[in-house]
Amino acid sequence: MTPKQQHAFDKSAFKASMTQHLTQLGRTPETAEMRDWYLALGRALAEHTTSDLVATENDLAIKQAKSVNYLSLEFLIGRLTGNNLISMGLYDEIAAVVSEFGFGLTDLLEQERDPSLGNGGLGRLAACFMDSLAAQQYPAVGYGLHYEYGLFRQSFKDGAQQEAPDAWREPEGYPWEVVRPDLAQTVGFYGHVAVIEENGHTRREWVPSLHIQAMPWDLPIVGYQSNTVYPLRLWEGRALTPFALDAFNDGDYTRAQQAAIDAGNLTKVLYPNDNHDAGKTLRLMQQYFHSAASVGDILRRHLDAGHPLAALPDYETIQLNDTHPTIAIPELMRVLLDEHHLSWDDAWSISSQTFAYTNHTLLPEALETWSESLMANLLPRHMEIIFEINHRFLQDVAAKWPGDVRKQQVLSVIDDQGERMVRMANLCVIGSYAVNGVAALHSELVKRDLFPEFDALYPGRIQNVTNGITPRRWLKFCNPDLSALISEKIGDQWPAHLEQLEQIAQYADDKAFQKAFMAVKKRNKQRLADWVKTHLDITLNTDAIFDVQIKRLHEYKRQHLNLLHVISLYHRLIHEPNFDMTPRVVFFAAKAAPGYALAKSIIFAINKVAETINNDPRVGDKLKVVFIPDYRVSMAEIIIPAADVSEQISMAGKEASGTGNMKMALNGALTIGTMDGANVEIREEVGDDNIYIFGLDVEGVNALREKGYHPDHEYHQQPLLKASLDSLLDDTFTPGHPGLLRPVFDSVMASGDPYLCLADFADYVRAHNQIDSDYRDSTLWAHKAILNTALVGKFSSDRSIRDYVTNIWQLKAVKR
Ligand code: KOT
Repeated sequence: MTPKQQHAFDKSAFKASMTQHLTQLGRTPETAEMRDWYLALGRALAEHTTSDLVATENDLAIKQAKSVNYLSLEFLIGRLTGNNLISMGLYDEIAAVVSEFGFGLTDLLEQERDPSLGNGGLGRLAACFMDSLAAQQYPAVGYGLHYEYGLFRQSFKDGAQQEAPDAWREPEGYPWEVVRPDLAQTVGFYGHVAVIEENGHTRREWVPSLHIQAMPWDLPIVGYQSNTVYPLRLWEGRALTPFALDAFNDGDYTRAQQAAIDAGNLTKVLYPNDNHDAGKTLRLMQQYFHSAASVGDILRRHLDAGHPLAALPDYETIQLNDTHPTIAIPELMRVLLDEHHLSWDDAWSISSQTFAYTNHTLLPEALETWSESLMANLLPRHMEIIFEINHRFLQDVAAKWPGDVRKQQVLSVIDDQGERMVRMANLCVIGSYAVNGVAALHSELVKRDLFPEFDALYPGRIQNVTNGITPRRWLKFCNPDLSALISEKIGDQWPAHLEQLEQIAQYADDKAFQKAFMAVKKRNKQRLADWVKTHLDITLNTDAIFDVQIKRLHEYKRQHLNLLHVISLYHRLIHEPNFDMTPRVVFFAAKAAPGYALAKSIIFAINKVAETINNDPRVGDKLKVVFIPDYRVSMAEIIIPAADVSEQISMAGKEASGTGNMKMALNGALTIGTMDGANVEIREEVGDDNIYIFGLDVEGVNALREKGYHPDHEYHQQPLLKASLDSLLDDTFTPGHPGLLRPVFDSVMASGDPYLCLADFADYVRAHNQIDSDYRDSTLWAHKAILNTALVGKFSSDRSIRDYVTNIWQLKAVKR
């Protein structure tokens, strides 16, 4: 038992508890299957976390302290059991228990399905932030949605992506969650605004025609080596029976009935779009449902603790994870105005000191707007409040820039060029006391390109907080061998103080340490190779460079640039008799939004290229291409420790931060990347010699656009590029079926190559050639890899959280 362990661990009591849970599942140790044992283990452990959760919730010191409420439509938490065992300090103890029952703990942990309640980086960031809040004991509640189905499961049929529903909960439920019926909320939709005359005053009040119950499910966020457990509170939509139709007219009635049927569908499924706004009504309903239930719960907690409403900003801050929960702003205003009868000025003063907003993207197609008519229909009172916010705001704008109509137009919450649309980002900036981007470069671009007028109007409001990742999951848990090696050298405090990793820099040239470090890498590569052999029947050479691009499929992330490089290597292997290359395995893992046709074409192309290359005897084991299906957190935990090269190749200015870049560098991979997102800061930390930067930077991109970009010029001037592209048109990769990969060719030729793949191709190849030659010098490579692990301590999400705490939230840790 470690000295830091919080609970005295009683092994025989725990074994009895597991057996008891088996009984509740209708099993005995003799009849139980692996899945039952996993459920019994999870439930036995959850007894402890639930009691700590309730104790933390009732802790008077916490009630008297300020809390952050992290509002996010996505929490991509990944499996909880292994991670919670680490936080509880019980990993070894439970491994012993489980082995006495005749199992290996890792096998049992494999039974857990990933809760994939997010799309990618934005949802995973929310999960890392909850982990770091609990680890550092900054009072926090996470608010999300209890989707019945998480992100779709991906498989390939003849190389094409197939989607299947992700039923992440067992029929018996998820062992870590606990339903909290006493904390249920009711959320209204549709209806009208009543004007009420009361002792000489008129006031306005929303009369919804549909009500849906919001049932909270709490997941425990266990503080690392502490008994602090915060809730991740996920709201589930349930139809209220009988339907609470307080008031309706004929038109509303039928609509409300239909909507009541939809109620059961409200939290059915996560929208599978990353960096894209599809604008569907059900999505706005999810957003409002999430916001209203969360705001209701925050106010309940605040008032139950005995605090006055006016003191809300002293006790609660609400962080909006992108614009998805923006409607919480008018919702809080509505509650303060219509239910608590505050004046506009008092309500606005409270609200605008409570909210803060994180921007995660500059992509225009991801910036949320909602049709005014849709919103007025679904949320009539909120629409009125938004108009009033905007009206008062535009008066401030007119005072600052008298007569400047353009400023009014760009700053207004309402876009009235065409169908009138509500701009959620503008509402966020106006209604928040702080706005932040997620990496230094990104935050500069938010100020310079996205919100220059807001930055002038509210100097200092727009700040930077560089993203981070939790070192508990992304090093200690996923890479136990490297963790042990590090602890041998610098002690075991680094998972809570990642900057201490810097101390291993002194071993970067130590031969014995290099050997041990690269031996760990090799074992992790073997573990991945074994997975690939078992699941995909591809044999890999672990001496090859493991070159990894794992992230959502998006044109701006340029998986197709990587593909062109792969094709160029293949071309050279076949056509250049003297071409020699360091053996390489190129890994891809990525899901494409089901409605994103080009992204699916790129996946198809990668699969077809992989099939051809992997089965061409002329290639041997010089080059292999592996597309790992169904990318998810638990898969990332296997791939990341095995990466030699981390592909971070987005067009400069497009990737707000990236966090996979941080995970792979921490695990000793070298980045090949553009000057984009957090790559810029990774380079600052590890130094130019330990990263492969290539391509146009933001200024270069802008200059090229200015001057006029012609991808066909690149095509005609670069023979290797031309040959690689041409092979997409013939039947090299689709024998007997030429033309199947044309959509990818067209995307960079006929469609004008919007993300400048061809412009960056030559420099990308140059950087890869450098990698090829550096990797052959194993001492040099080990030196660089060790320095990556040593020098990325800045990217702990503990540091990100401390930045938020100091510069934005103003919280104090409450030690329990
Ligand atoms: C936007 C709309 C819907 C769903 C997701 C998004 C989204 C995701 N916007 N930005 N992101 C990513 O957020 C990560 C965490 O900050 C960043 O590291 C990454 O660069 C963004 O693309």
